[in-house]
Amino acid sequence: MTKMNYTRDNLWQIEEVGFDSRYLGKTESIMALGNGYLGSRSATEERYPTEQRDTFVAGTFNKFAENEVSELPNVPDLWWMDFIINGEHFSLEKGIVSHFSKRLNLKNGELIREFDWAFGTIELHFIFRRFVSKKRRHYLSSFVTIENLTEAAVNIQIRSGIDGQVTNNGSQHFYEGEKGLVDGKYIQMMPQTNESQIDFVFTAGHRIKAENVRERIEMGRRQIFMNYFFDLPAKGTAAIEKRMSIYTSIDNDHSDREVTAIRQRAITEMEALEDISFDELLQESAEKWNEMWQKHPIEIDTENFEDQLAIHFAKYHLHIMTPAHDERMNIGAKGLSGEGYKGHTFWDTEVFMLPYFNFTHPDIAKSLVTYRYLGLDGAHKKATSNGYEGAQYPWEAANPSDGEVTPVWGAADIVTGQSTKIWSGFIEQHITSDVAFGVKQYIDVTGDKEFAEQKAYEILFDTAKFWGSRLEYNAENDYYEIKDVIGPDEYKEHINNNAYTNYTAHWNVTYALALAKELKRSQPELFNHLNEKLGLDAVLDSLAEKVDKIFLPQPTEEGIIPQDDSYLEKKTIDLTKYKSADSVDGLFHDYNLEQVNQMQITKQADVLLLLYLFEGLFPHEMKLKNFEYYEPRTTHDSSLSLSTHAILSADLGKLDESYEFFKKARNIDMGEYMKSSDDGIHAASLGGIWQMIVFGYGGVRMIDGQLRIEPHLPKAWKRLTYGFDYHGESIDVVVTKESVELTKEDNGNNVMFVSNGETYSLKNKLLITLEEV
Ligand code: IFM
Repeated sequence: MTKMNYTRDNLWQIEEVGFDSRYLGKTESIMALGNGYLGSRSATEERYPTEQRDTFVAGTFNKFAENEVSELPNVPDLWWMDFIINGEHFSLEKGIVSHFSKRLNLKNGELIREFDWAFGTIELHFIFRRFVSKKRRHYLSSFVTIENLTEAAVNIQIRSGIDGQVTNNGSQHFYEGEKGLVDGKYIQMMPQTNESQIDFVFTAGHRIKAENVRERIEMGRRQIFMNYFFDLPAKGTAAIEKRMSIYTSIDNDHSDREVTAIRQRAITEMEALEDISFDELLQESAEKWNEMWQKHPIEIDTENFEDQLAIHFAKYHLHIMTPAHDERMNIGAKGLSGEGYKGHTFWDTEVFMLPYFNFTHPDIAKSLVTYRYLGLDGAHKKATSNGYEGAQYPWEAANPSDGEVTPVWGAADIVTGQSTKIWSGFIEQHITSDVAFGVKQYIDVTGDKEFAEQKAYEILFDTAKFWGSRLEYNAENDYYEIKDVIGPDEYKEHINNNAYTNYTAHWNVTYALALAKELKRSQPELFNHLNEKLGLDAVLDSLAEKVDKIFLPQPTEEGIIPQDDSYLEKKTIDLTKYKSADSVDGLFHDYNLEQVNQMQITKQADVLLLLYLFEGLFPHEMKLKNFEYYEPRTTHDSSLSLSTHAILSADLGKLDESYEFFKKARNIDMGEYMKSSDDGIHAASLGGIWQMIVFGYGGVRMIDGQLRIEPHLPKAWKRLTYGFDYHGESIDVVVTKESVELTKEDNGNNVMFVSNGETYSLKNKLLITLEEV
């Protein structure tokens, strides 16, 4: 029996108690370690057939074969250790396991696994500790203690090394490369990715605390390891410490590109750390973590302690998954915690994760939006190959200039028995306005003028240019429409005039026109420069002719905004069974996508996301009606759905309902369901946890360049403390049911914001009384 165990006494710890090898995936993902440069699932040291051992280095994409898309390769495994005790292979699947605990300290990133293991006459207590350094991005460390609980000595053999036999579900991305022992101390392996030709250097060194240890090196195909043999006396304790590092030829913190030089660099680092203990290395990493935790901490005063734990969990993961060090890289939909979605970046970044960074770590946000600027080449390539102009962003992105990398074939179709075609890479086009929206939010929140002038405006014009060429004229109705798309609701393919797509495209074009007007007036030189680069004059004339004729689906007599041209005519079915299930693929055990396409079944917030992101466009009453119409038809099969519902329902004053969504949303990965996270954590939902708290209940929003703060706490919360950065000012907020108190240093610019129709100017301290909701 295994289960997740969370306690009110430790709001920084997630723990699994009891071992069951059927559910390894859960903690491998939710207890993943990392530092944004690398991320690693917390697979056990010893092996199990049901495990998924993955370690990824951000941005090291490789395309294994011509007919595959590029993906983040699962790099050789460093954590691996086998224990052979009195000739018996140690495994938790045999013998008696007691007091099993696997726990992650979210505060300092240390993973601990401990248990007693009894097998025949053997009785041992094991403690495994490990971390990925936040201070030294290349560095990983593991420390294992074995205590003999019996009166008889046991013979121990430990095999520990570097294993390059791991694959991405069968795709082996590496040429084997050289391997060997250096200075009699460190083992190294130097594989190279077969297509992108990135060189990797893996190094590992061991220290054993035991008497009379004999050692022997061994190599196998793509493997190098050390064997250590010793006797552990009665009641004695032994320990093995493994120090590891990963470097690549695309690292941006050193200029070495040749393997020999990188090898030497890795050895030099190992040697430099010789006199620093495991605990000291952990401590310096913890100090780096602490810097992050001190930035805008969130405190929730509530009996429901899991709410507080959830924001610690979300922030921990948001930081280990984000390659903040390198603007050529972005966040994968599963972070660096699993092979799901191949490490690719989606709109999840702009709509779900970027807001957290915009408001709390603008430097990281800048790197994420710069990635999209570097992606303009890939976006041009995609637009041109589809016969369009401007920048059409790829639905799934890997290296910024790669263009589209969405795979074409997916899961089995239960009716035809064939693979289902994944149309998103061809027709899920709202990503282009999502990127524009994200970039605009970044400049609005940070006030980063330099980025705006040098990069953001270009993206905003180039994406509008794409929409200008994408719009189709409908002569019968004298409007421009967008046909044959997939909206956020991916259960509807090849539909016309998806409301979210049309409205966001309209916003993109409208904003570009307004920007051009403003730049011509205030920064003519900059406008001329962009005009020369993008041929804006011609584009803007054509956009100006089209913009007012872009078809924006209007509410029906009942006030419902049609999700697309045909949605409201489709039949409805009872979704209770699917909405209440633990897993999200139930619908496809009964229907294929073709059939789901014919029903009013929505996978995730679509119209409702539009109402949330562009709230100023729609009156309260209309939002309410649409919420009540669409939510019952939504299965929330995408982890991107619940947070939007939580925020929108909070905006609508449905705080009890909102809090139910909140609880479900915070449990997507953390919850009891032990198969939830097998393919990796749900990155967007973690950004969603922050948004639900700060946007939903803290009431912060950036609307049309205007900061708004209208908090409303759920019943279960007495007080919420949070903070954010805005235009270089750091603001602390304390919300209770009665009031909101805002504080900032009295030495910068005043911060202007609106709250319930009033405009405020925050100089230093401000107390606003809230009406009871
Ligand atoms: O981007 C999402 C999409 O909206 C729903 N399917 C999963 C993708 C990656 O998270």
